[in-house]
Amino acid sequence: MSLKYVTPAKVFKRYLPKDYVELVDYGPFGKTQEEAGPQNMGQFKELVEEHPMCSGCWMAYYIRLIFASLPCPEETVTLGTAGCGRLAISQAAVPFIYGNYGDQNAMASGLTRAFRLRFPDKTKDVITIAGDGGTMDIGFSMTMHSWIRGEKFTTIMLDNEVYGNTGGQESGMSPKGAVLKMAPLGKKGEKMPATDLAIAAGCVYVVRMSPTNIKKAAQIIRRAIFVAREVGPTFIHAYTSCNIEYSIPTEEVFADAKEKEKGRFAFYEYMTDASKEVIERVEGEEKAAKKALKAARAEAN
Ligand SMILES: Cc1ncc(C[n+]2csc(CCOP(=O)(O)OP(=O)(O)O)c2C)c(N)n1
Ligand code: SF4
Ligand SMILES: [Mg+2]
Repeated sequence: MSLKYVTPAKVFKRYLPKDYVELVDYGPFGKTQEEAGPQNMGQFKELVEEHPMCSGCWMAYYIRLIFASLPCPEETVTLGTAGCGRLAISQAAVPFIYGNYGDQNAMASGLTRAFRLRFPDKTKDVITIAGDGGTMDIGFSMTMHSWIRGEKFTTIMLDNEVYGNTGGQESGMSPKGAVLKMAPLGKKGEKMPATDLAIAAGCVYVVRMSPTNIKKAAQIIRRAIFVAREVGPTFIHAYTSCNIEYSIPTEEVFADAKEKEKGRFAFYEYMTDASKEVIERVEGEEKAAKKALKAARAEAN
């Protein structure tokens, strides 16, 4: 919740678990994206170090990406619910709140408001990260009402188009006709129009994507967080396939994600004028800071 909490007193360092000390020394806390961001994963200690999700799971990859893209991990809280994703989200070195099924956006509403009252001079980022079942089915009313109320936090939906964690039931986000282990006759209804619903409910920044491009996916995560700080609710609808329930061979997971990009997960970005202003300002400042750092380094050499 703050760099002070994360950093141990010097004398205690040698008694702490090595993993923790490494996270403090080589993790992304207090660092820029250039120092410890998605572009240089593998060269710093990631916030999500280990998790029990299936090997080759695209959702697990995207969760790593979310945590590597956070603008300020030491001032971030995530909230989630039952589903595959929470198995990794709850392992991250960022506070995580796990409530009753589907209530993540209701809890996040209260938390965001409490933070603003308790820490009026600080920026705290609140992010809900949940599956399609948790966000659009069982948690639907709480998702919608948080958006309609204009709550200032980010909602990320990990859409694998199925209830993955419970063995393959259809969800509102499964495409029409999808044949799943527990929907053997094929889904009868249409896939829910999540991004349209988000816009109708008042989200001020909405993206649908298949996160195949690391740089772009990271930029979208950061945009959604920056806009939520100042303007209103933001929503990312990301394709995060389930290679188990959709029988996607592990070596074809990326190709499948690329394929989906041409269809129902074609990139779509919506923003209000106020959101656009925030994005242009923040990205302009980041660009200027990067340029200044480069110039300072060149002068020092
Ligand atoms: C109140 C309640 N009902 C049902 C469940 C069982 N349950 C656990 S995960 C899950 C579905 C998860 O689907 P989704 O949100 O799409 O996440 P995924 O596992 O696909 O990532 C269900 C129904 C539960 N934990 N709590
Ligand atoms: S069941 Fe599917 S979504 Fe869940 S961890 Fe395995 S591959 Fe990922
Ligand atoms: Mg799901």
